[in-house]
Amino acid sequence: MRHSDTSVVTIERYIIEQEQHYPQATGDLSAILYDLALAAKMITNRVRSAGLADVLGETTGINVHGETQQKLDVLAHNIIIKAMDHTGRLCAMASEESPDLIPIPDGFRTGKYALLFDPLDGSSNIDVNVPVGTIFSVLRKVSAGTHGTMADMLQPGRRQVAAGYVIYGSSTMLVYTTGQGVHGFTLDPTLGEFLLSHPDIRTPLCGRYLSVNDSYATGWEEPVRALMRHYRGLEGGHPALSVRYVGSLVADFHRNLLGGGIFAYAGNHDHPAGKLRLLYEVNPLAFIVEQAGGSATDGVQDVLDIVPHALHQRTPLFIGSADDVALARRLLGGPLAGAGA
Ligand code: AHM
Ligand code: MG
Repeated sequence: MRHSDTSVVTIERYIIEQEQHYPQATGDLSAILYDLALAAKMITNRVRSAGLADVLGETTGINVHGETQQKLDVLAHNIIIKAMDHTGRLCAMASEESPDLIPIPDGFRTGKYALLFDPLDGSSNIDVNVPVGTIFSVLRKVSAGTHGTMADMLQPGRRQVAAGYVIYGSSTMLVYTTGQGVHGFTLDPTLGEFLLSHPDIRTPLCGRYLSVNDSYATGWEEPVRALMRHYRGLEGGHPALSVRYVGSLVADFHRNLLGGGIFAYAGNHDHPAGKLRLLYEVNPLAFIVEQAGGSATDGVQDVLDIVPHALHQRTPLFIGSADDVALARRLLGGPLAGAGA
């Protein structure tokens, strides 16, 4: 369904309209997305009062209600689990905050999807009031039996049925894809509703921005250093990109998605697979960027084609505008080892 520039469309309405493109849909995936939007609103409230929580008693670890305070990332983790575990739509979950699979508790129905998430990425930035984000990935259950297993989680990113992120910035935005383009919604705090603000996001073919933590340069392989020289316009005739690095993946990714750019987190001698986690940080963003016309590689292959072997597996990442990622493929193909552990 088309909307005019001035139509007011809630995320709920939009998700329902999208579902109508699939006559066979049961509504479960739509409901998962809507439940995640609810969790995002709850996390927004906690993130927005993070500074106040400090004032009101973080030193004692006890808040004004006499409850022991939890770290915000643990809080966000618990909020998502509580919003999702009883719905009958998931077979299991996995989170950056949990070493193992998170089963659906006994007594609740299980469903045909698996949810993987990073509840509050970049949470070390909260103390200095820098944007943080939630990232999520939805896969179809492939194992037999009612409960989810590791086989449901360890699927290549190419098999994701939905992915998205929430950025808790100057406003809260939720951006998602189900494989039919990328849609962005901004939380109207007065209504408590996510409203469609960025329909059908397309990322520019060539980037304006380079997002990379240069302090690791001495540990990079020479091809990565050469790639960075290209991006900076020092070699190969590539126009010089502007360097922007928040150090909060969702914030860096979101800016580059809208404005065009490349985010790079390479492996180095000590950590060949870099820092970022394949299943709940890299794959969801790769699905989104591809749907927006961009691309993502680990230097050897498209990250969406990596066959995962561990829940918390890391991978090098070069993600963003298609032409800039193509340059990474060209300069890195071969010498860099592929995704590691
Ligand atoms: P986290 O999952 O522990 O929050 O770490 C992930 C964050 C990303 O948001 C960000 O892109 C990256 O770490 C920054 O790492 P570095 O400080 O090494 O540049
Ligand atoms: Mg993270």
